[in-house]
Amino acid sequence: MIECYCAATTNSRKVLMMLEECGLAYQRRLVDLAGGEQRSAAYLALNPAGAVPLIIDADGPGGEPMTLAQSFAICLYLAEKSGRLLPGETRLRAEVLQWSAFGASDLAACTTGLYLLSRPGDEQQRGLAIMRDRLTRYLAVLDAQLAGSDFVTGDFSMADILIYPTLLAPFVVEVLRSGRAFNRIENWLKRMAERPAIARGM
Ligand SMILES: N[C@@H](CCC(=O)N[C@@H](CS)C(=O)NCC(=O)O)C(=O)O
Repeated sequence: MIECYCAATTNSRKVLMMLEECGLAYQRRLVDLAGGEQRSAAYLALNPAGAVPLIIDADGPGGEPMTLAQSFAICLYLAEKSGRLLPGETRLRAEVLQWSAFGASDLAACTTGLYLLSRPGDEQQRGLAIMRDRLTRYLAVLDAQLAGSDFVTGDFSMADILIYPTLLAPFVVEVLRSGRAFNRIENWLKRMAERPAIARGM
């Protein structure tokens, strides 16, 4: 059985729709976002980013439980688990992943920004503060993830490549260096910059 921690949000719906389409057995665990449940110690222990969706698959790889956040990663996991909605053929699979990434990154970032900036009373400065706070929170999550390992998921992977260039933008560096120290991220940035292939890709 899969437990799906969710709320009435677009990213939660992606996972719920995926669970339904894949015919996987699951239970909804509604998270009270308005009441701040996502910031409770119990929830942060599951997802340090303090966000939904999240799944706990009691029957994960090797029969061990698997806890997973990020709607894109969850959908990919569910597709692979069920053998549905992600073709095996390389060309088709790459095309499906291309459009999945478009939805998860380009579109979602754009609509999240629009939502945050269009709430009543928000003007530009408040909008900027909201986005900087959010970025600081994400950086704290990444910094904690890098504890005890050289790269994001232990060994160097595409996850490092998907994060690294974003953190080099001057307005991101400004946030990175403006408040608390993100030492692990700073060290990881140096390790990434030292990789010849990464340097060649700049
Ligand atoms: N990139 C993440 C985004 C997760 C996210 O930001 N979830 C929002 C709802 S759509 C949330 O839980 N917000 C609560 C908060 O930030 O306090 C994903 O795709 O799962």
